[in-house]
Amino acid sequence: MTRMLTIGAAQLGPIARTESRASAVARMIALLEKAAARGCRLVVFPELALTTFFPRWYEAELSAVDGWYEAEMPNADTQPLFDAAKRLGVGFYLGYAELTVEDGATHRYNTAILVDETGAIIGKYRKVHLPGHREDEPWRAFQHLEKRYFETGNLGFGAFKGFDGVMGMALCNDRRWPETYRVLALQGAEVMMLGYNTPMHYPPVPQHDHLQGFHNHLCMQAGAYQNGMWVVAVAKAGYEEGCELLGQSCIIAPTGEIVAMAGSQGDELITYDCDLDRTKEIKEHIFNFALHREPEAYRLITATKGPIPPA
Ligand code: CDV
Repeated sequence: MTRMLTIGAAQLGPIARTESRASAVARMIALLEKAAARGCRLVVFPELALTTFFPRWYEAELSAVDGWYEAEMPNADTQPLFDAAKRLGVGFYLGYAELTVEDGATHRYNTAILVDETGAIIGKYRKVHLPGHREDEPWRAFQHLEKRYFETGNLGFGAFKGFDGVMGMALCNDRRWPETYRVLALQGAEVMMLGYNTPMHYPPVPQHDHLQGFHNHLCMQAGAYQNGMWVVAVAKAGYEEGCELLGQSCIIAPTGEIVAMAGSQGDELITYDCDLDRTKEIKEHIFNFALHREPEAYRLITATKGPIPPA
């Protein structure tokens, strides 16, 4: 048995501060068209794919950054991407900054949506693990103000039926946390899609800068294998507004093997024929959750946020 889903990982090169959303969308449509020609039914784009990575600049007033967010999805700038999806019969995952008013209050999230082959939104995820800091830290070469500009996602790690499988979404820093994969896998996710913006320089621990590529693949290969899922991870890469961003977008099989990887720091499409039935090689054997998991022994995972050392 095979259940083949050809997936494209559509890496983007840098997006300048002055680049319009219309321009970013045009770049994504070009990749979507290339993906359709290669037989893809699903394409994954990066985190915050419509604009430059704006959390690298401090603003005292939150209203000063509101221009980077989308208050509606689709909107006039992104509608052409939805139209292209429908025309080509290719769905997509898209990361963007979401501004929403709920119960009379304004909320800001780092969000990803899943759009099916008809151009309909079938899933939404708001980033749970927000890295960085809340206040201005001028000692850094650049800021990473996700904790200032976004609230913790309030939708949990959702899995969505689509593309004849079960699809999971996560965003950037989520990939470093094993809980992300496990909570998705416990809902039957067969694919985890993830967009990222990962600076090569990590100001608090610069001695790890040379390990960015290694840590990127290390956590995702482990997550794929330990949860028997495909992982499709897509960078915004290259030198963006003075900050070097990691590339190495990749598609990882449920065995943990990298089966496709981007070779550039620019706009690039990589594809792979992902057989969703290959998830069974892991899920029905070495990591057969129903047979081998011992949730009673894992209670601390949800009972505490920080460690509790022995008395
Ligand atoms: N956008 C991110 O979440 N970036 C983080 C960096 C700041 C460590 C990441 O995990 O790649």
